[in-house]
Amino acid sequence: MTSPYGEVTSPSDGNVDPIAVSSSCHGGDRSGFRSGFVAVVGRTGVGKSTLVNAMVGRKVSITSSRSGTTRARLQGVINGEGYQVVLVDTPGFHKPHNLLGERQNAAAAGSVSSVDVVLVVVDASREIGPGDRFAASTARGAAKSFVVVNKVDRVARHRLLPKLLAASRLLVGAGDGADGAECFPVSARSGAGIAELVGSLVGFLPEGPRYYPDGIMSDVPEVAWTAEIVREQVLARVGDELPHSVACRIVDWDWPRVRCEILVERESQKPIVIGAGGKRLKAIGEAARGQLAPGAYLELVVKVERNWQKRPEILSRLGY
Ligand SMILES: Nc1nc2c(ncn2[C@@H]2O[C@H](COP(=O)(O)OP(=O)(O)OP(=O)(O)O)[C@@H](O)[C@H]2O)c(=O)[nH]1
Ligand SMILES: [Mg+2]
Repeated sequence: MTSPYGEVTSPSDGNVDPIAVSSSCHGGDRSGFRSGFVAVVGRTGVGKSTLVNAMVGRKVSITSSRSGTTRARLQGVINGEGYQVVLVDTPGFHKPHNLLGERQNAAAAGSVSSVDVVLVVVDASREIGPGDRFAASTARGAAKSFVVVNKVDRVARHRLLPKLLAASRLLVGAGDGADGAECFPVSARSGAGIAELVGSLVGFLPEGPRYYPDGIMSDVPEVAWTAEIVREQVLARVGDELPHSVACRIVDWDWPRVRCEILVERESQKPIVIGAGGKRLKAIGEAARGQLAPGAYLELVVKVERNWQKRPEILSRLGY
């Protein structure tokens, strides 16, 4: 299958856990090429996906100001001279209110065990809280972990130093190599500090193979990516109460004709997505189409799927 980034040949093909693959592949290769897997964890909204996009240099994960935007793990690939870093973006840690939330937390927690490095991301513009401490605690078993203090563009310089000190303490005692944790101030939005972060990461990766061929920057298949782009545009246009209730799935793919269902949980939510005279739905479609391959004909349908967040079979079909 093709994605916006080319032919998708994910190491996850064949039902092999892509993260489990990482540790087993390191053994034999001693070519001098460095590679490895880096999990990006943190509480919801700290900017993990924006950071992954900035590091990859391309949008591979949708972002929004709403909490709980990333719902499933995905991989983004950084290719450089003599190295390849596979970033694992994860759902943000939060107090779960339903099965979807439980699965999101489990996906994030499960991502740290067999990667080479864990990045614990915190938001410089907010106080470090229990969610950050929980995220840091999941990194305890990791081979190596760093704290990334994101959104430094939102903090005055003189306030940054105490933030960095507090953040660096998050990983103290967290296990191998985590004492006096290295702390990276970055702005995923402006790009400040991103090159330094990538450069440091590469130094901690073992020698290993190229997991993804050149030109592949994500493991998200084109169909799933299209549904994600539509969901991103819905999130950007609905009020605070709705984002958690919305899911998107492609039900017909006959390129360039693509039919996407926008699921909501209750009948009363349909008009919110559709908007007066269908205006909001039209805007969602236009903005989504602008990010797809040229010529796409995107048909959007809003449908009620009652309590889908609590139904295991629907969650699994949605890839959550
Ligand atoms: N000012 C500023 N905003 C940022 C920065 N990084 C991310 N944001 C904003 O923070 C919000 C959340 O960003 P995401 O990347 O979706 O956050 P996330 O941690 O992936 O969130 P979840 O997937 O819900 O866990 C968005 O509105 C981003 O534009 C940054 O460096 N500076
Ligand atoms: Mg995210």
